[in-house]
Amino acid sequence: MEYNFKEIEKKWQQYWADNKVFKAENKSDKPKYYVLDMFPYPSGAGLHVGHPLGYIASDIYSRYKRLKGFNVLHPMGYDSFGLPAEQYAIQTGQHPEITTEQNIARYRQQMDRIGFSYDWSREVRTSDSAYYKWTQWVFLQMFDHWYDKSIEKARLISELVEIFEKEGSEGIPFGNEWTEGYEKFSVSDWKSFNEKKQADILMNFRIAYQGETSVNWCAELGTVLANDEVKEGVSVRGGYTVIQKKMKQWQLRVSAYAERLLKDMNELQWSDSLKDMQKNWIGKSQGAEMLFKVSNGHDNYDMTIFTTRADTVFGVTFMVLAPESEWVDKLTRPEKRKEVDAYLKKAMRKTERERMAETRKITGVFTGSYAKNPLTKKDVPIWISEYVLSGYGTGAIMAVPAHDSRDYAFAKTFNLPIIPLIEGCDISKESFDAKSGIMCNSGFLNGMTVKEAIPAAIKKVQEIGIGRRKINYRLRDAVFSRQRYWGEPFPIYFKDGIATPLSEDKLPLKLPKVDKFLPTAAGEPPLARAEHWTIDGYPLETSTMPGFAGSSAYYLRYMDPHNENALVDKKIDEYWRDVDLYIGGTEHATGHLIYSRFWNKFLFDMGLVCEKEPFKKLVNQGMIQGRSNFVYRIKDTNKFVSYGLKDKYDTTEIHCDVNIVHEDCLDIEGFKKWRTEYKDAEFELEDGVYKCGHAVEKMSKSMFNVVNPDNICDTYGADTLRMYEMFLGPLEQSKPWNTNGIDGVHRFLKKFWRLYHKEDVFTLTDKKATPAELKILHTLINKIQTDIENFSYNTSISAFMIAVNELTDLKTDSREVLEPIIILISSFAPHIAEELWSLAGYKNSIIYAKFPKYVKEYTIENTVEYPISFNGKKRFVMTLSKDLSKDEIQKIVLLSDDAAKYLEGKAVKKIIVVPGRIVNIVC
Ligand code: ANZ
Repeated sequence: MEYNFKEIEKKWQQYWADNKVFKAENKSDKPKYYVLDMFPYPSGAGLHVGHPLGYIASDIYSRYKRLKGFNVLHPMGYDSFGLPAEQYAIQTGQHPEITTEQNIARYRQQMDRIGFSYDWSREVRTSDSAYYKWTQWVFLQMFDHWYDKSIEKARLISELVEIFEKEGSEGIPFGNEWTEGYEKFSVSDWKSFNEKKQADILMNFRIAYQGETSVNWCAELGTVLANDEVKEGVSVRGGYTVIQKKMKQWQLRVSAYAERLLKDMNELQWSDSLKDMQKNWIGKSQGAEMLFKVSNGHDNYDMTIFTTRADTVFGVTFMVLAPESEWVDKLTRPEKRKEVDAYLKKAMRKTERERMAETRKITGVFTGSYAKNPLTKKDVPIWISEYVLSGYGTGAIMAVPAHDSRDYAFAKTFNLPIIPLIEGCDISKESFDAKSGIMCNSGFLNGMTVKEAIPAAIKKVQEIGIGRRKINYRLRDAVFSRQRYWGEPFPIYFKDGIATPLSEDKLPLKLPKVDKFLPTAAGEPPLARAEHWTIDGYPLETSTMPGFAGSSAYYLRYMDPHNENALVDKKIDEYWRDVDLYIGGTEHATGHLIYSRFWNKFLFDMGLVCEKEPFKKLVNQGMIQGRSNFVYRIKDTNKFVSYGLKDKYDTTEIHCDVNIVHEDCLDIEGFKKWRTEYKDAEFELEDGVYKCGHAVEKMSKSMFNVVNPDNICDTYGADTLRMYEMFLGPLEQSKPWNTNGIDGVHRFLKKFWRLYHKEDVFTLTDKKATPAELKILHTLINKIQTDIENFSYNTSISAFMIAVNELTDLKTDSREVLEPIIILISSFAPHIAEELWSLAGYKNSIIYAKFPKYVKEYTIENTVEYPISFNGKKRFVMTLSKDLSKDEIQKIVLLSDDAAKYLEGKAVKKIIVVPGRIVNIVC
């Protein structure tokens, strides 16, 4: 019987679906194991072979864990709110729901063909109102809580109201920094405030709050954009101008959790590089805040700056404000106003990330005002420059050009003085940024090392009351509203201008129908077009939630996806607890993976989830790059010359569809059909074929190097696709998709199939396994087990290949040897495994089998190959047990047929046995 993968794969996919074999139970005597993939956004283009890489890896692990006796939860769903469906809706008028539905159907079909072991009964879709009910519900909880820094925990807003009623603002627990600078009020003040005023105060504390923030605003698109939707001052989609604008937006107080997000990372089994990315993003920085007296000639103020180098205060030669800083207005002198305004206009066009990246171009403008150095009492000029960011520290800095490279570049550009503060440092070409050396030019700090000077300087400024120690985090609160249609509506309405939560029984608040998916003429978001977008006559919020809203707690919903009364039932959460293994791309390091951890911590504070971290172990799969192919057209002709001959002519290199190239040889007929302009093309061949050039590039439609997994499944089958993707190289590395090796993997599966067949008949015998067979089997068991545990799947595939070759050579047909190997391969190539398993006589799916037990003894050599010599001449070899005595060896050798042959009836004069080495017979 041939290896008919088409029939086999269809049959088993149907069997798995019909029998719901991958359905996970929320209760079991087995230990639990939760394997999660980052769910996809169902785009119109469908899956390409790069997408399933991580899914295959997690599927192998899930199947392996089932064989190891775990109750495995392995769910899948769709992150189905998002921009592309909405853009398509704007262009075509088709409701994004329809597009989304179609795309999901396509994704599902593609995934089913690859044989994933998902429990589809748990599927979630973020755009489904039964799902987003819970996204809205969590938002309401965040709205109803504040973060108490003194106990590092979220608490109910009603408890804060109680504090205000008893102690006024004095009662705010120490350490709640973001409320600093807010007005102080007594108990009687609080009581005298009207409802609006009280609501405004409470808004400053809520974990989900509405507040002013600087955003990327695109007027043409009528929306705020995320940083990655903006490039060089214009929107990625449409190329419209984007400016930095202060706007009132819903935000999540992620910053409150900065320290916990940092600290709890230690316990996670994540790669160091990913942890570093999060650490840098959170950006903890220990330093000091310091007051500088500033004046614009009329008014005098105290301006606070943040520095990590309080020791350098004697070297401050100017101050710099962020363009958005509130000080800009106060400190710009009338004669400088025009110049400053022109500068601001330019600077505001850039996103923060772009401003930070532009290290070479130095821009700035002088305000005309001065600050007094609190220690030297010298006046220094106050400038404005985009290298100072508004959202970090206080948005104002003291500049020390001798010891900070950005300040140095600025001072050189604008000719400002540079005072060295470290003995012997060379600042002729660049600043001396290292925190080492002996201080000079620094008053009371002179003679100290930098390490001593930093705390000494902070102590001093604290003593004289102009500063204090301060920890800063770079992590910002997340802007949570978008002026878009295709997202979760906020369960908030405005009662006389006061943001009021919808009561829980009104959830889900469903997306309303609108006539168009565009902003209104007045510039309001699309939801403002909906009729009756009100509650009790009060207007509902018109922005929607961003992409990361629905993906922040989806891992919890999978545990209990149909629960109508809770996000997740407490008992069920206590069973599944957290994700044991999460596989996905590093691009989510500072987005989704921060937000999810934050949501989880918030829900943990509320006592709704039992683990403080959601994803115990995380593996980042590498990217699959495209491998492009090229053809070479001789200039001004329709003639194409093969790669090896192209240098003879003046040619143009043209991308050609990789799907009509096989092992770098062009399918000429396919090429002619590919594009009408090539239908009459001529070809100059080499060795009878047209060879294409190749290069590794991003996998993208425009490079014609996108490979659809469906095509691979058609030609080779899903088992080949799965094994081949894993064979490409280490999981965590990026690597090009190169179909050249796929035939080899397919041939291996055919050979594997043949190992179980004799003259086309499935054959397993009850023969006892030989030591050699057992050695091959147990070496393989050990290898596969350790490889899977280490996600080293590519080496597993090589091990299978070696074992199958060896067993084929041995003509093995023993059930004892071959049956366990079906189980071993079933995680990788589940279809062929199921088929062989059923041919072997099993009625149940192979997922109920047990992973074979590794017995080390079988892999240890316990025989010796003895060369047997006669009168010093080697005649034959005998395999004998290592443990035999000299006498026993002598006896066995002399009694053997081979020995009789070489003795030819002669008498043995002497026999020399060197145990473990040789036998020599003298005759
Ligand atoms: C004086 C100084 C002297 C500084 C020196 C550094 C070296 P990290 O470690 O990233 O926290 N800074 C403060 N606020 C800023 C802002 N909003 N935008 C840009 N830069 C800002 O860096 C803190 C240092 O970055 C601070 O210490 C400040 O410059 C600058 F030899 O103050 B420093």
